[in-house]
Amino acid sequence: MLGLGAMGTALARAWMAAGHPLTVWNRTPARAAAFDAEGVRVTDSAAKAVAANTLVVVCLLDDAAVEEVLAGTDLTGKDLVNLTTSTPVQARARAEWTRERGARYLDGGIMAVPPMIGVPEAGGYAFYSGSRQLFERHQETLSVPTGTTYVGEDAGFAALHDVALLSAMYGMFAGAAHAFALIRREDIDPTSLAPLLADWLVAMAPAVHQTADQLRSGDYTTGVVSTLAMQVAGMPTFLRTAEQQGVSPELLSPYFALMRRRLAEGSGEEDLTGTIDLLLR
Ligand code: FVH
Repeated sequence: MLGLGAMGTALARAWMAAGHPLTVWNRTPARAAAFDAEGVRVTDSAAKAVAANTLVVVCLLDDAAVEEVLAGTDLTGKDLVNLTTSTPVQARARAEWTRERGARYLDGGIMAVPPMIGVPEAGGYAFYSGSRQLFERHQETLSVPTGTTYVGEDAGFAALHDVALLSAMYGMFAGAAHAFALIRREDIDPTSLAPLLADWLVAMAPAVHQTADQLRSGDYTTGVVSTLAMQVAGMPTFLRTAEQQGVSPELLSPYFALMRRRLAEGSGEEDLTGTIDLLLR
């Protein structure tokens, strides 16, 4: 295991707790000291850690750190599992880079925060993509710290799924930020709004299934409950409320602009699905 930051430490601890043989390395040795004290083999170089086992897991800050750390190691015959957050292009390039060094490659994107690692009931998991054979060979070991979801031979797919889900999360956080801002100066306790907000977001979340069905069929008018025309007509209420509450519309405006553009194309009877096509450059 290379990298003992917050995530690497959580992963290593989960394998340690499950009794897996483990060798760890970290650039800053102090972070490995606790493992040393608990009987885990700690090496003073990445090269020695890589040499210790066939399965090599890296969880470093970014792709540049991965390259820097692995450059001085012999990867011949190794099974490299990279749990560092990357872009899909970086992941594909790292897969090729790894192959050129005589190793097999599996990319991972972790959908969990460190406290969820080693806690199956927390619901965390990691996306994996790249060699299916490699995934199947190590699935049992990889399932120890968190769940596993294999998303395809394309090494970039784990990163793509990871970033897609996290991007949706930021959209949700942005919407919640706007909602809290609207009530911020009122005599409304944010802790009373929070459960209403959470329940509402959960109730609305299944709408993504209809979006997906519409994208697949290409028909954005099937099953529409609230038409784009109706939703655009309601926009002034949202913008006026923001103004009246002294709240910047900057989080809502970009999405509203897309909705207006789609309506202007004559798609008033559609769902909001058409805005997705407007995002494609
Ligand atoms: N923590 C989280 O909530 C998220 C959850 C989802 C997945 N991410 C990704 O996991 C990768 C590692 O994140 P982390 O939380 O472990 O990050 P840090 O605690 O900041 O530790 C970073 C480790 O990387 C080492 N490192 C950084 N640069 C270099 C380098 N040039 N050469 C060698 N090692 C490097 C750092 O070493 P040190 O500072 O202790 O010496 C840490 O071991 C990340 O991709 C997240 O996006 C976590």
